[in-house]
Amino acid sequence: MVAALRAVVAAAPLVQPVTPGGRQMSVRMTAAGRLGWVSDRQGYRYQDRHPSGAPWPAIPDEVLAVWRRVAGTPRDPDCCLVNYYDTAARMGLHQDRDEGDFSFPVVSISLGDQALFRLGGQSRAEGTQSFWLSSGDVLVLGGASRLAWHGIDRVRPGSSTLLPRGGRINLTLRVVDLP
Ligand SMILES: O=C(O)CCC(=O)C(=O)O
Ligand SMILES: [Mn+2]
Repeated sequence: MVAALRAVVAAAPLVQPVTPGGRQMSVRMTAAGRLGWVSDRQGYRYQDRHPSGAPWPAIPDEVLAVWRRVAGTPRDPDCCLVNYYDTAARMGLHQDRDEGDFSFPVVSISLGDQALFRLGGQSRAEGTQSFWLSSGDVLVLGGASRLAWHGIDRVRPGSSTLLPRGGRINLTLRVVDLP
């Protein structure tokens, strides 16, 4: 899977996005599939091209196979977001809600160093629990948890030998069906 992702990144290089508010995100991102999720001063959105103007590469078969096994729907995902966390990167608490149909799950695959995942409820006010995601872990946010708040508090350096330069890759697969 990592080899297939290297080909994705060669076709659609990682970018370090800025939030609509102008803050640099610490995670670097790219995507595969019909649509990719991007963020810049204009806002968060799905678009059919990498910021360079190139079309997104296809979602690798190895990745689709995981979705097909766990997503519980005959529908394939439109987007495979590829997040790369170096050991200082994190992702603030958020909901995945730029999609049009929340009846499809979000499937996430973790590769490389472990990350401390924080999971809350559907309302931001609910309490959160934290657990470590390890390389090879697959997390499904579906049903009542589809709109759960979640984020990455930190990455544990040196906790995996999968990626020669360390860090963590997270793949997030989603059906987009724009609202
Ligand atoms: O890195 C992770 O495990 C979560 C990523 C995430 O929540 C997202 O990209 O929306
Ligand atoms: Mn998310």
